[in-house]
Amino acid sequence: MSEDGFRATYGTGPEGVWAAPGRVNLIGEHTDYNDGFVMPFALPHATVAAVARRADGRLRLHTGSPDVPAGVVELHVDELEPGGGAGWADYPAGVIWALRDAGYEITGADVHFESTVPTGAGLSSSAALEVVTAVALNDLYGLGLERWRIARLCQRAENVYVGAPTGIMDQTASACCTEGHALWLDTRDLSQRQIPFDLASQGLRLLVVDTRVTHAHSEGEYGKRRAGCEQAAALLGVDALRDIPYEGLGDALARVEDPELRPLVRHVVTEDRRVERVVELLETGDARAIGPVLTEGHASLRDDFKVSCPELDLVVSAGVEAGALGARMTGGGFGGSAIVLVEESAAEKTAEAIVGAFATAGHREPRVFTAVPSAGARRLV
Ligand code: GAF
Repeated sequence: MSEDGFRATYGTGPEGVWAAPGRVNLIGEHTDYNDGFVMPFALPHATVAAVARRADGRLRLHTGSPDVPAGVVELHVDELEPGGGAGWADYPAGVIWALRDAGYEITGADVHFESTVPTGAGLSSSAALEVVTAVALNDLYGLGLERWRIARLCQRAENVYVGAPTGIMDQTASACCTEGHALWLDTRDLSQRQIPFDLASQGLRLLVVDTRVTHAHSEGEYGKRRAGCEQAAALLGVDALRDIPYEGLGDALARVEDPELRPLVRHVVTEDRRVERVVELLETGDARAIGPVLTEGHASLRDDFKVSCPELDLVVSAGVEAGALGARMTGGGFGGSAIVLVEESAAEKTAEAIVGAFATAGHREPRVFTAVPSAGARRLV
């Protein structure tokens, strides 16, 4: 229990306990930094924070995670500077920096974290860590911040303090998702709709397959894709690739001569269209029909955007061969996880086929679990 962990670390009890989940993205990949559309949902896996305010400016951060060195990270709120250097603690420290930089008075905190979100699996463990810190401080310091604003501040923490040029999807998913729904989000103005997403009642299941190939966005490739998209948008005379309508794709491609940039444009424009199609299908109650759209999205990420890897491709091919309705990588790529849409009755057989294909290929055994659309960030105690 995180309250016990807080007590064991700091010797007193916390003022409250908050949770923020990891996410899976159903469709809409690498569209968020192009002002486009995304459709994530929250996982039951969450980061929990037991928190108490301090008045002396000290910031003490501790995690029960076995993946990081033990010990309390001690910082001072006046000394937080972009660039961090405190490893995992940069994410919560960055949130406090972003809040203070935006003019909110935070006078210190003691925090103990515990998490069930797998790290490095492309399931937004970083966003969960940021958002749980922000919602806790928002409540304790009475800041009155709306959820979309919390997401923006957390994104700023990640972009500026941590130095990873990510979009707004993961923080918004963690802050705004609701149980039983996928979140349709327009990343330009953060307008959103909760789309009912209850696969179980339709005899379906969505498997998450964590390839256990660790991805690392800040290490260059993600930033290169983002820069390429921005360059293409500038060439085409639009603010962002979202402004190229699907019907105008042919014309746009004819105007982009650079063979590196052309496929980036094609991916983003077709992916925005796939988000629209998935929303339409879910709203007409035809969840089975989203399968091929997911698989098409994977091909686009693999061939045009070039952010897949052999293990992610194998999840998709082995899953589809075993009879899955559709499959795709989810998240930033270069490792991490894939999702596989299956008939409930075929779930076990499909998971076994994927694990078997990994063994045959000599890859590390993947972790497979069922994704249940769950609640966004909330106060627990
Ligand atoms: C990562 C980023 F953090 C998101 O902002 C998004 O760009 C995603 O990759 C790709 O869709 O999760």
